[in-house]
Amino acid sequence: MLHKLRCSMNLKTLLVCWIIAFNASLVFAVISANLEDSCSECSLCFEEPVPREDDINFSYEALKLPRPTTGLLYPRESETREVRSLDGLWRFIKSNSSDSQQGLLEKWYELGLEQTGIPTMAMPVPASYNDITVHAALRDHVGIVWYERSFFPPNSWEREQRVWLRFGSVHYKTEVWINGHSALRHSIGHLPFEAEISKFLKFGAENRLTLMCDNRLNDTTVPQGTVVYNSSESNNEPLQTYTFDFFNYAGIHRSVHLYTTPLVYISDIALHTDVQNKRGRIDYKLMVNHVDQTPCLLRVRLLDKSGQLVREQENTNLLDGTLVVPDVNPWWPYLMHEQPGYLYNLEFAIHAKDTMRLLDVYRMPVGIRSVEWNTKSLFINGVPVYLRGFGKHEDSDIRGKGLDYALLARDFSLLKWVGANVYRTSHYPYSEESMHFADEQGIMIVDECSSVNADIFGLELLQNHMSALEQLVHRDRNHASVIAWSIANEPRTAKNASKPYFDKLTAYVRTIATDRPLTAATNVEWDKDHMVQFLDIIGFNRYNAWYHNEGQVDIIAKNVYNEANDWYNRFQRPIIMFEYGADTMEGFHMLPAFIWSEDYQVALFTQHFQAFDKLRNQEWFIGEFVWNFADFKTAQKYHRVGGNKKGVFTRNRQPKEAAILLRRRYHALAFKLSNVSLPSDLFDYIIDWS
Ligand code: GCB
Repeated sequence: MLHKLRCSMNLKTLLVCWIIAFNASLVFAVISANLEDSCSECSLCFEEPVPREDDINFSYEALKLPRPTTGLLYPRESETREVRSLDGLWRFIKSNSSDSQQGLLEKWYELGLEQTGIPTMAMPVPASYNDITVHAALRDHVGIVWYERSFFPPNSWEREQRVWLRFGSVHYKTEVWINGHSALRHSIGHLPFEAEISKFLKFGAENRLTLMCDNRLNDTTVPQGTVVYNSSESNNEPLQTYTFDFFNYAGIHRSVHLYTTPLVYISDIALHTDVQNKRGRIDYKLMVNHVDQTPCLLRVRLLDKSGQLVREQENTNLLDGTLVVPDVNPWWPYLMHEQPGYLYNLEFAIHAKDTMRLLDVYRMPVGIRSVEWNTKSLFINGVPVYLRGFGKHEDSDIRGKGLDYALLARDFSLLKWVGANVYRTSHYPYSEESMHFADEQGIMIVDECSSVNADIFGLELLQNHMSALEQLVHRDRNHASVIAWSIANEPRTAKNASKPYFDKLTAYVRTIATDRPLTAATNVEWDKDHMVQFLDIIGFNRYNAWYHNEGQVDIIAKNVYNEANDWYNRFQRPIIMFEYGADTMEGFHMLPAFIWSEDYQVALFTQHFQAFDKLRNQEWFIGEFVWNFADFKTAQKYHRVGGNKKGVFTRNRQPKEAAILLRRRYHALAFKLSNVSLPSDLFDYIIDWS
């Protein structure tokens, strides 16, 4: 974003320079600066791309594909499994940024944090640590922090059990020790990771869990960032810079669980569902960890919402199969059916074949639906869908990106109030708990990985990007709400180097994710982009009358209409507008509408609606996503007042005026497209027209 702003400022500077100075050398300098920082928001930038060192193609021959993720089923209790939460207050130390190795060198994981001589503080888990205190040093910390807590595994967990430690997510890089033994390492935020820790445990005694977390982003992390060391701007403290437009919150962001499984246990489940002519189908594939290849009998039961048995199946030694559900109650999106988000309960039980002893049971909710697409449309259960929703963020006061059930419940309540049927998990995977909510409420998800503004394309980045997608697909493949995978947001795909990069990336993702379309959000122009040719659905982000032509809302309808047509005409794929919007200070009004006012956000939205309606007449325009659902925090920038204010809701989840307008449109679309009745309070009483 800053990129765009800089660009438009440079263009203005350029014109001023022409007029005032006629100084050829100065003009040349400004042009060079523009090209160096080329962006999609102005055509001038792209007239003559200047080759850059990092833009030169290089070989991906040494590419190593990610090792497939295994396990990580969401922790659920059953007659064979126990789950215990480790959420709460943990001991915490921020390490010295200029000596981030200190804790490792002094082996704090063996010592215990209280013995380091450094005062610890109580840190809530889950939460980002940044905004918990009043100290800028913690908010802006670059480098390592340490967390620690004790826990007490009962004696009953010692025999015939495995004990697992599972983190919902820690941002960015983590190492975990149990009683001083290294137990787990993981990189990339917003994704779960786990390990069996039985061998490190003292049962019936106190155990110590230590975690080190490093928030530094560089050229090979997903997303990319740069750490500037010895920066005079920051008193020689390291400074993290990044181009993406949200705060680089860090810490233990999601819940931490201890859970048990039997020795022979169900380690993984993959589902694929389909609906054809009222018949539902669930294809399942199980992985069972057989220590001694114990022959198993698998019992599968499908129960409906009221607990009635719908289907039952027994498999001997076979761990995959199909359940056919005649007269299925399919999973439908919100406002497409009177019973959206219908979930069955699927139960897998394995028994020892000789004794029939129950070995393990795992139950999970499942929505049965089909997702199909062609070069024009996206279909759920054979019906074309029109997506109306938002780009969101996981973001709130104090907690940052920490999981918060109250916030989650409020967000889903607002999504339904406003009549949205979809959101994009911009710009990283959201919590597993939010995915369960979406399944239950019938809110569709465009599931995005954590690649934002990828700029310096290289082998290591590609490997990490593949891994980010592999882990995401593995985590979310069983959710009915997930209708597409978004592989990136606004990568710099005008660069030549992006072509082989996205060619390789999409080819790989297609080997692990076959039953949903691939998409991404681009802000590059249709004739400069090297990525979308590899996608099934094209999404573009464009800030007409905001980052360019500020104040000129009357250019919007034409520009949006033309751009969508340009994309379609060139690629013949379904088209979505993934981002449009305007920063808006709540309570600030100005007539005639002026930028940053609530009136301007309303004016900008209605202009977009006109373009969308014209585009909807062409089958291939399949969705409109406002940027953003709610205001959110960003890095400190002079154009960000406490953060990005493009929310339709405030950061505190209260509506701005545009929310009322959007609600009318989204419900009216549901009425028009799915014949759903309008909420009674959609229009306020003004007069008796009769
Ligand atoms: C974009 C980005 C999003 C920003 C938004 C903005 O194009 O995808 O992350 O927040 O623009 O408001 O600048």
